[in-house]
Amino acid sequence: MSLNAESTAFRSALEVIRAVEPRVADAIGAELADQRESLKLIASENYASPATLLAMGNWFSDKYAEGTVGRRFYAGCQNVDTVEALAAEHARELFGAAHAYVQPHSGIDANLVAFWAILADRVESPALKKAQVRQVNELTEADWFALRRELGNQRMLGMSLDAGGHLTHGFRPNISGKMFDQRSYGTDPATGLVDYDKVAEAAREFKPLILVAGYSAYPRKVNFRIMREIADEVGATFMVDMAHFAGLVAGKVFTGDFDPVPHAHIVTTTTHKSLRGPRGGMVLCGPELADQVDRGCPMVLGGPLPHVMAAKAVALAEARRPDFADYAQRIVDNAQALADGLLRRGAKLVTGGTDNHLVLIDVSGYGLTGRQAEQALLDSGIVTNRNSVPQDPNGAWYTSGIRIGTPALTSRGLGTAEMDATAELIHNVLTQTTPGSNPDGTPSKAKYVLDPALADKVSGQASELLTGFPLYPAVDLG
Ligand code: DSN
Repeated sequence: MSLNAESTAFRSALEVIRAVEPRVADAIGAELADQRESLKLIASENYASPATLLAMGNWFSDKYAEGTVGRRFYAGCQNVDTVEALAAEHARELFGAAHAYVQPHSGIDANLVAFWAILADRVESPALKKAQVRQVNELTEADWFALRRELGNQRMLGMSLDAGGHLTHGFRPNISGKMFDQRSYGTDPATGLVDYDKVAEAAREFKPLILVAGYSAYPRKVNFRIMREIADEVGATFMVDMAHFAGLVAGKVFTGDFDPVPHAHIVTTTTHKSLRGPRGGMVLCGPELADQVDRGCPMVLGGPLPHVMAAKAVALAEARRPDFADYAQRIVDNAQALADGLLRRGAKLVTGGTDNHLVLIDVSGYGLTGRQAEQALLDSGIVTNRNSVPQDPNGAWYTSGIRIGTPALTSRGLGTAEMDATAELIHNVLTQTTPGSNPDGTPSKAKYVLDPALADKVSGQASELLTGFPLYPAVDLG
């Protein structure tokens, strides 16, 4: 492909948009400029390829396609079938899964599809059986009442939020916390690591229908073989949400006991984090759950997004190339270099390091809350997000942690030397930021004091660090 094909494509697209609503074209251009200039360390973000981005901007967006490949509720879905089947095939091959469902619009949706499939498969409910065989009209009011009671009172065991678990694993701010009777397992207070004996103890006592593994802020590998043994012992369905580390599974950095696909009954993911695809979700499973999973739309999801499925097919094809394995390994090498750089400078890290794509800094070591640290870093051109640490005294809003991840900067080409320089910038900002106070003089968990000249200087250093690693180098918007 010639270098200017990408520039031509994006320039032309913006010209067409500008003719209708110039402010949207300007915002799109500004977003690229902002992303080019910032040191993006948000662990869940990445940069999708131009081919992936372009696959989304077209007439597939106009098509309704409820149902699944070859079994649609709408006519004229032959081309949607092509891209959905391609995305599913790439996903099956990439992850070694028997079945892939590529319609979920997000990670939450993927998890809801999985929860539904597990409930439908596992809950002994005569009313549900009738509903499943489409004898819905034969259900009495009493049947519906029983169905709601039986489905709505099941147990889920997942990782606690402050240990790095995800909201959709049964926590109350999410619908899953209203659907399930949830209990969580934490991490060992001394090491910060998952204690599998404690997970087994909790599972034996609680007897969950679903045991969930997966995280959005745990900086270590999870042994999925052991987790499956625990699930089997208590008769639970084992579900893994690999949204954060799907790229590391795809790139064969997480193999054997650390690859969830051979061990879990069902695996969910997003496609836009370390996997570097379009924003969206996906479910992988064996043949036993495939039929229920395929009922995702219209059971759980609104109409599929064919343009995003097209982009998933492109991104998954990219992830099957040999260079993706190299990319995945570099993500982890970079995270470890970043962690080492921070530790050497005196930062306090949850678990003392990382073996995945993310690092969790306990910023109480700098006398700050996560909120203060996040803003001070942002002022300095470093984009991160605040996050709870285990047993966080500041709760989920202010927090005591900063989560940083390397998938995006690794996509840009930065390596371990630049990670050490990044650690220096972060440490420099955090050591020179102090907590601020409220107007009445009481200490504030949000306000902070940072010399604007230092913030500007660090922003300049961050931009300088990025100059050798242009983002979308072939895209010149003119
Ligand atoms: N919002 C994602 C993250 O940042 O981890 C998870 O849903």
